[in-house]
Amino acid sequence: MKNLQQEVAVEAAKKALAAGVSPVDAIEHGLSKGIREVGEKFARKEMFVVELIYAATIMEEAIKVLEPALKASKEKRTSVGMVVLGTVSGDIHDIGKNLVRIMLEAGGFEVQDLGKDVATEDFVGKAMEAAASLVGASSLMTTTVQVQKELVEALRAKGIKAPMMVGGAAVTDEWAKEIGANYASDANSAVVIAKQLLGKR
Ligand code: B1M
Repeated sequence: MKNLQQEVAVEAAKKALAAGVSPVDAIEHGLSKGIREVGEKFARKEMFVVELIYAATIMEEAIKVLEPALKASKEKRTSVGMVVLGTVSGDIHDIGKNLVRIMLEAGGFEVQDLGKDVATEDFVGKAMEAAASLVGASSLMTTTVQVQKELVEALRAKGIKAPMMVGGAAVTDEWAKEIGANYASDANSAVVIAKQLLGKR
């Protein structure tokens, strides 16, 4: 595990902030690049699950350094909408979803984050209870994207008309269109698309 060094990642995050690098760029062009490389090595069987877990821990620690700057990077406004957000059932990946939450909150949304491995009925129940203006579902695996389709169907079956936004490594624009949802490729565009969907600037 000699290339997985938490202190180095945390130090690099601090240095990036001190050098005036935007926290979004530090994540998208720094930390995310690193963790995706780990994912590729894992897929090629050059790394084990334990290393994947350790890499995720390192990424989370480095994000903690950047989080205050991320939140401060957008001015606070009155709520532009209520988003019910989570990672779909069967999927425990939540680093990207957490970034989406941070950016949505920074963009003025109220977010009910249901966490990861969220049962479809919990998404539906919370969307009704909170009168969600938007439902957001993340999925990182080809084995769990199908759950996003089930979720859209379950929401519509209950008469919930709130638009649905989907994202995550296993999701494509084509898939989103096929299931009647809207695709966002990263946390920044998630905010732009959420605002477009709600008719906000
Ligand atoms: Co896993 N994992 N993992 N993993 N993991 C992937 C997804 C994988 C592609 C790696 C690989 O093999 N190359 C592969 C899935 C293959 C497939 O599709 N079938 C995989 C696998 C197989 C697994 C396990 C099954 C491994 C095992 O146990 N044998 C297991 C799954 C368990 C389960 O979920 N039931 C597993 C476990 C884990 C860890 C727990 C170790 C850890 C997650 C820790 C955590 O999230 N707390 C982990 C990690 C870290 C990864 C990779 C390496 C990195 C994911 C990540 O955090 N990326 C990943 C490889 C990859 O993605 N290429 C991989 C950084 C993050 C900032 O990006 O999540 O894409 P991302 O989010 C982006 C955008 O996608 C977008 O905005 C974010 C910010 O820009 N976005 C949205 C995300 N959600 C959005 C929602 C929106 C809008 C935009 O609207 C609602």
